[in-house]
Amino acid sequence: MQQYSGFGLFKHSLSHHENWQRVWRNPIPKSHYDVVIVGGGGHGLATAYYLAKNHGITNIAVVEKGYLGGGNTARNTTIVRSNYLWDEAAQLYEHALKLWEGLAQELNYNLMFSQRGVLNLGHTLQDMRDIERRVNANRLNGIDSEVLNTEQVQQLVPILDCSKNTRYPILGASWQPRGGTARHDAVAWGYARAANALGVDLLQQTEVIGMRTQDGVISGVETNRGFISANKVACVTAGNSSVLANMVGLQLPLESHPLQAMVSEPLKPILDTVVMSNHVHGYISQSDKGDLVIGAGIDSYLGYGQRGSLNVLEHTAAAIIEMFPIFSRVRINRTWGGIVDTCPDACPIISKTPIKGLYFNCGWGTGGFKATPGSGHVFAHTIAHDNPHPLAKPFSLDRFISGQLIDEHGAAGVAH
Ligand code: FAD
Ligand code: PYC
Repeated sequence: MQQYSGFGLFKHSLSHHENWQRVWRNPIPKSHYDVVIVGGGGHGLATAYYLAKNHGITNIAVVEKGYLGGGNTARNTTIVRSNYLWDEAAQLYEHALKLWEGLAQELNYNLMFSQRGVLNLGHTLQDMRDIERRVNANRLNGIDSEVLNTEQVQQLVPILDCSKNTRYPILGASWQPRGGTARHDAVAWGYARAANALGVDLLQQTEVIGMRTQDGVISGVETNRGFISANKVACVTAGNSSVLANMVGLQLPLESHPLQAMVSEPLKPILDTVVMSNHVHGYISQSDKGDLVIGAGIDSYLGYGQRGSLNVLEHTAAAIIEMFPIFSRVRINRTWGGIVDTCPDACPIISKTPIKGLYFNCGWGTGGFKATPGSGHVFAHTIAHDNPHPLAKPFSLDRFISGQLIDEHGAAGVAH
């Protein structure tokens, strides 16, 4: 171990931010790529990585109008789980969860993935019936999922108010032990570094302001840095997806809403699972730094502002204090918002479009972080083969014509 004198320590404390190596290149955009991915969030970066790694397509640009991971990826509350109701959704999210389980090793990047378990509380008989149905469906899909009674919930989370005197007494919960949390920006950085190493160009501060098509075929994107031609363009722009679709005259069945969250001052470790309640309507976990990470439902109006209204935050704080009176005097440090793109059936769109060579991955609404590896994995396959991956097929745009919607509002965890 290197020894420092008092002066050496002082010198290094001042200088250690200098001469850091770039983790990824900052390339000049080429005039042509095989694939341009619009959106440098977790899903876009994961798509680039799997296209390069699994399909040998490396002439790729990820075009990001801000900085990598600066959209919903860095604004979300990082809950990861796969306990969705319908087979199609459960299998997609479970595919993602299995990838999460080996991802830090695969990317050689500490994602702080913590399988601390996720509780979804039930407060009414109907909640408990829904929980039982979903847990049974999960188990048929090989997903770890259990029904807990009040005593078992209390044992897991001693600071939760499980008394009968509350407005909405806790009657039980679903429990997914393999669920948990991860460090959101590390996910973006891990995929970015790995994609860069495989030759992918990551173009930050590059905004797509238009798209060109010729005879129904995509030919490239107009950006604030000039035109970039491409054989294929894949839009992974979350809350801005309708804006991108409008550029080529497509209408997607999406609404964009603000979704807010907040963190408290850091506390000593006190909560070692994730607790969600649809009924009282709030969810909470504790980060490794000690902050309580708290959120609830969307702001009901439409908008593209990355902020929301105070009344939603007040409602959320009240819900958390109702469940955890012990937190009534904890101070909130920060609040923020993202823009979530919600679909009528609370499921994503992973799809080809009527324009040849143009693909969309969007509509993840309030719940796409957990899907990041799985989404990128199946979307890369869809783009490479120009044919949906079997797990992505049910999430094609066709379902809004055929009516084969997959209603996951109950499992979404966050009202929208
Ligand atoms: P983003 O990370 O938003 O990336 C899209 C990127 O596209 C952005 O970086 C944006 O700048 C870029 N872009 C947009 N337009 C253009 C353009 N014209 N040109 C170039 N670039 C463009 N999900 C969970 O599973 N668990 C949770 O606990 C959870 N909590 C959440 C809490 C909050 C407050 C919010 C807002 C969301 C939450 N989500 C959660 C949802 C989750 O964050 C998203 O579904 C997921 O991060 C979407 O990832 P993405 O990569 O598709 O989008
Ligand atoms: O999808 O589990 C979820 C979630 C929790 C908070 C926001 N989304």
